Amino acid sequence: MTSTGDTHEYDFVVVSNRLPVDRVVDADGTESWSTSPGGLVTALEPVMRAADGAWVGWAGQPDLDLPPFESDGIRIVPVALSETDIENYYEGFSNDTLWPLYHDVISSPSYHRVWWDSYVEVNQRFADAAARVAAPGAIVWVQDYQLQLVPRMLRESRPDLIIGFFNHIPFPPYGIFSQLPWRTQVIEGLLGADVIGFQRPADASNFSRAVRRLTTHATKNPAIEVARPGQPTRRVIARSFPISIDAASFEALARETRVQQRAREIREGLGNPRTVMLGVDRLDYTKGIGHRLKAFGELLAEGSVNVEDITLVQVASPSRERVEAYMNLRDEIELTVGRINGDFGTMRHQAISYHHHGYPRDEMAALYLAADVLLVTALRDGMNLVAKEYVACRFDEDGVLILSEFAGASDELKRALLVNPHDIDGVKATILQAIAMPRAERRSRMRALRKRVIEHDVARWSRGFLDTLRQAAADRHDRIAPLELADDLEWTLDRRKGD
Ligand code: GDG
Repeated sequence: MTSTGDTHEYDFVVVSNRLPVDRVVDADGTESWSTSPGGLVTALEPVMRAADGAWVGWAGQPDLDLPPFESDGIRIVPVALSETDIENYYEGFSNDTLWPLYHDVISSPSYHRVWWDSYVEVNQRFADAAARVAAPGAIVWVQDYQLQLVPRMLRESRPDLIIGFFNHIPFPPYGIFSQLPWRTQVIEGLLGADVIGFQRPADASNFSRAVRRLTTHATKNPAIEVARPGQPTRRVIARSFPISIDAASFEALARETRVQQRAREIREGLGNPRTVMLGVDRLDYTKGIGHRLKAFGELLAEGSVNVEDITLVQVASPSRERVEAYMNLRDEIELTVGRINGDFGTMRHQAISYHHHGYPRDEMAALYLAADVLLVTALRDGMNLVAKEYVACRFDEDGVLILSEFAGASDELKRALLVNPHDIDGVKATILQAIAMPRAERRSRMRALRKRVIEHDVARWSRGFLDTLRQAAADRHDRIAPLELADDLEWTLDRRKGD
């Protein structure tokens, strides 16, 4: 890592709430940075290296005011957040207003004007940081719902930039979105971008509808003509670009002998039940963890399954632990797990093996390999990468994916067993179907799922988005050129008239 604080300008700038690096402080106080191996980093790293790129974001801790530095070949530009910014902009407006609102109000959104004020202020800080490091005409790619005002802020200070925005979470139907007291500002904020990407076609059409209801801009899918007083009309493209994972790296991990060995150990540790079911989620109310526990608990109670034969492993990684809805959810889930284990567990077999912590990636791969059935019962989910990771790891073409139709992944993973998580009887019947599925059907379904995930990986996703963005920028110039020509012609004709 080097830290120079220079003012170099970058041709490709990614802006996201969280930086792709974590600050590590050793016992002796020495500080270093480790790159988190998330899908976004993997997808954008080659683009970053090829294009002289920088990443603007928050380092995850309060009041860290750091100069730009380099980590693993990526230029890192930290944005500082105070404890109050974290409370109001991040935990408040992002995670307690926008998150529940954009996930179909599964939990009630809170609307507070001080949170909104902080959201505006912090978005401006991110926009300013990006504007400072972006080279003339650079591509700036803004990520996710925490930064929806950044595109317009950037457009105003740096009209030369090519601006993209990708929303990782759903965009809600207008009937829900219209609750937001600052709905028009958010729409206009997003419309500062040249391309706005969503996970599903339905999200893109919800957005276009909100544009029609709240503004006078003309929409003709996927284009929106943004007309602002005193400015030339701009064309914005709003469409879906379903995100994916680095499938090859998950498969490579799963193929390692030590990971396969670990998968066998996990099954042994569970008492070698006939069926291992798995759930992996951030502990979030959108993930439908309670619904899947209810279905499983009822199957045990009715005797449709026996605790000797089946175990549910639930990884619930800690998330947003200072937001009240998340504290309540944790209590609720852990009470239910305790009840089910108390009612049905034996000295040798637990019904649910519950883990409230995060695991390293190789342990996740081993869990995916150990699981006969993966349960994804999200009530609303932008995509759900866990479903795709499971499929990528199953090079043995085995395993059954039960997937909620309310997760974006269900648009693509059609040969999963699709469920409506609100229909508890339906979930129960699908679990029984998964347990009893013959090997030939498991193989044929998993093959089809794998084809999709391997062909449509995260590199293809970022290429698709960036190609559209470059095309939109090229079209912008083509559109401006004839306009300028027309102006010139008019001026020439006027002069002739005057002559
Ligand atoms: C948002 C949207 C959209 C989880 N626990 C551990 C762990 N994870 C990893 C998973 C997966 C990721 O976290 C979770 O991704 P999801 O897509 O399932 O869900 P969100 O966190 O809600 O992500 C979502 C996504 O953005 C991308 O656009 O799909 O809809 O809500 O990669 O593997 N990883 C490790 N240990 C854990 O304990 N190593």
